[in-house]
Amino acid sequence: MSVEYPNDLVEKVDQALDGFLPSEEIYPQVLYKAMRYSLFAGGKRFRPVLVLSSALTFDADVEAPMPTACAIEYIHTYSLIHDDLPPVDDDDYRRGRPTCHKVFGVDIAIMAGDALFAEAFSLVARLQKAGSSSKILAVIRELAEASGPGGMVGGQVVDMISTDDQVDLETVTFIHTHKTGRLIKAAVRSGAILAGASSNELELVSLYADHLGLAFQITDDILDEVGTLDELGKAPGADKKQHKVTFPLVMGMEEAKKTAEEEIKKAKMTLEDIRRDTGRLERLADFVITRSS
Ligand code: GRG
Repeated sequence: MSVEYPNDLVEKVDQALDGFLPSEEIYPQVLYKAMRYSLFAGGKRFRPVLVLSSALTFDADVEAPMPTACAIEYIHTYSLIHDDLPPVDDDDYRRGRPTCHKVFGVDIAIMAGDALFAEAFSLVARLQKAGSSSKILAVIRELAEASGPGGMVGGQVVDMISTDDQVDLETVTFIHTHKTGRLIKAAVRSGAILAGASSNELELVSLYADHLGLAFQITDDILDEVGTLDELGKAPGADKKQHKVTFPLVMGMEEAKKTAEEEIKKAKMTLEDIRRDTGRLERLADFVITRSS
């Protein structure tokens, strides 16, 4: 089954990113070049698409949450640049091109990641106009908590200190929900917060995002085993080579696929309780387990 992906939203995000990101003519040019290189290397823009789709579900205008949508893509791109570095995953390819450190060197790649992370918060604080200041503050908190020790970085650290000969479901679930799931949840929640979703709606959409984020990373594990360099834009088989803790390793490939499907079923069931047109979020859930990249 192939599921239609909202390429209209991807196009809008790409245009906005180009407008928001400082030009590579600015001094020091090498820094801005490295930031742009990684941001415009391709990528599905899944997290910004989630921000916009969530906001549209709660009746916002598509442009209203755009600075927040782009800020999340900055944070995601920073995490990819740092994740690819030699002391971490030591990857040569990402998004179909040589990784940032391969082109600009490790020192500049570290700085480009740091700069994107800081720029993300500056972007929201300066340009996120739609939404009251308390909602914008809630979004800033959302992004910070999702990125920090209680989110992405915490999950990444457990990933780094866990070994594949001592894996259990609890640990791998912690890694996936924190390393990947938390930022996906922040994307869904931020769109809903800015659009003025009620607290009950916010709770339901957060639950949807929990299931979606876990299914997204389980699918990432599966694709790492079955995908090709062309499809993935990076070398397949990296998880096994780096002794990573994954769902297929803990429960086998078939059970991992089943678990991802069950998570998507649960995500979609949660949407049934929201009295809005949740079609966009439903299609994104289907996309997560049918994607090949
Ligand atoms: C240890 C210095 C140091 C940094 C670590 C926090 C961090 C940096 C990394 C977090 C781990 C990480 C990269 C999580 C994301 C995992 C993931 C599923 C990436 C792929 O996302 P896609 O498929 O990629 O959305 P595209 O390229 O389409 O955007």
